[in-house]
Amino acid sequence: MPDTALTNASAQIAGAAKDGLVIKAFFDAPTFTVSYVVHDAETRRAAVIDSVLPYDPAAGRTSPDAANPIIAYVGEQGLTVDWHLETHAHADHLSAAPYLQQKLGGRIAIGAHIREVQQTFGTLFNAGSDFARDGSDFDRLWLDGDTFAIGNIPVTVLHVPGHTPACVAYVIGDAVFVGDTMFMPDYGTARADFPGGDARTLFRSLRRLLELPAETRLFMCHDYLPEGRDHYVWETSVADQRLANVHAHDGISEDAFVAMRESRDRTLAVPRLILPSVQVNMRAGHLPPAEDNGIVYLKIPMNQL
Ligand SMILES: N[C@@H](CCC(=O)N[C@@H](CS)C(=O)NCC(=O)O)C(=O)O
Ligand SMILES: [Fe+2]
Repeated sequence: MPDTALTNASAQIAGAAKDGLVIKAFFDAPTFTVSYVVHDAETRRAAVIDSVLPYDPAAGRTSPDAANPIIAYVGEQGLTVDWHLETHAHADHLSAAPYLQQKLGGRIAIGAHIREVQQTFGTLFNAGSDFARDGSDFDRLWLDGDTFAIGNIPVTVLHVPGHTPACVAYVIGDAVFVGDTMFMPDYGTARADFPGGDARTLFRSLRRLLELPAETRLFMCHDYLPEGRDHYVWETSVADQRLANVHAHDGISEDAFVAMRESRDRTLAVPRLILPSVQVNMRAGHLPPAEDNGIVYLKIPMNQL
């Protein structure tokens, strides 16, 4: 079957104006996450991608420290935020999308397969009937191949499952925000052992992205600073990944990748903030409702992960 969504994304990249799209990265060192503000220089319409709300699990306290610089930048640049785009329900940090939405406006969007993630984690956390598992906590759910625009910049959404079932990549103008599929070439790829994750599916998703034109700019969601490098980086290209990605360069077979990924995943610790992150991010970044004393609580399911 022809991959119409990918063909459309490739055509979009090939035809993209080179000067309209402005990309600003914000790096959150505690979680190694890169958030982005992208905007159209002409209309000054903008989207925020994968924002972070810092969380101190010992105190049970959130902080806007990582989100406030985004608000300041949006103000300085005179931008109108139309979208808060999530590449997936993150397992390592809380999303700041609701906080930013309250301050800046805009709609919160994620891949439509978030419903599967909500089912899984709704069950794990024994969430009450207040928790809708139909994606309605989000303002928009993307299907593979969906298109929209940020000002005059065209966007194509690609469903790239494997790290999680609902992962999407955003092809914005000539740039791709790959989420947790691949990381920088010297670090490799995302883990595939979260609930609903799958190494074979991940390989297919990331190789699909590498079918985009060679010069396509790729922006990572994390940089974990591998040994041998002393500074964080988050931009690479399809050509660089195909040549040099340590887990998935051209010539590495699907079976070899799956064997490598599954054995590596057995060695990885559970992310420090997975339990707070998923029970908040499954609700589009909203905290669970307060109890009758007005206090919000997070749950810790015992001996489940
Ligand atoms: N040490 C980090 C690990 C976070 C983590 O597992 N990150 C995921 C993406 S959400 C991943 O793919 N990591 C790949 C790796 O650690 O090699 C933490 O505790 O938060
Ligand atoms: Fe992730």
